[in-house]
Amino acid sequence: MTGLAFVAIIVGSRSDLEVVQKAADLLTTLDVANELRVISAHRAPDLLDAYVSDAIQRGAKVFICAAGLAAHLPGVVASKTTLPVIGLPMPGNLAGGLDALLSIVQMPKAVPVATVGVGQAENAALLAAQMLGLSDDAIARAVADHRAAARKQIEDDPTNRPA
Ligand code: RP5
Repeated sequence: MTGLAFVAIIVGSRSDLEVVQKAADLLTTLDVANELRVISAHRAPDLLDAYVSDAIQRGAKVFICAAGLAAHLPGVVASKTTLPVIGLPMPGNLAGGLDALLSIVQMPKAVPVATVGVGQAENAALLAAQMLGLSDDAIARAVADHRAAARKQIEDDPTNRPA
């Protein structure tokens, strides 16, 4: 039974939560339903499989998957669904997270992962909201308002005014 459309956020470890919580918080601010789970693709592959199937059944429309090191979680989830998967590389580790970025972005043909910058949790949330906004006007408006606020913040900065 499919319910309310929501964004399923999965992280590989509790150590990812501090960064990824920002994605969940922004989605909630935009009034986008979301849920967050900690399920490692390497340490709990069967549980990950069961969660992805269950989330899709309940109405997940986009996945945000965050991982560091050999960051296979987004690719593994993408292998199980044709719903869009957004990969969020975790900072730290080798070269500030370059290991995770390359692990996530370098997917083989036929199984893409839409990858955002290292630690860019808010962009992952916005991209997910933009996807849901394709079929939900309220979410599309919330994204547009967020973008307008970012523009206004720069335009209203007195140090940016022409002399
Ligand atoms: C990945 O390995 C996680 O996504 C995390 O970023 C990294 C380290 O995990 P822990 O060893 O801190 O649990 O699976």
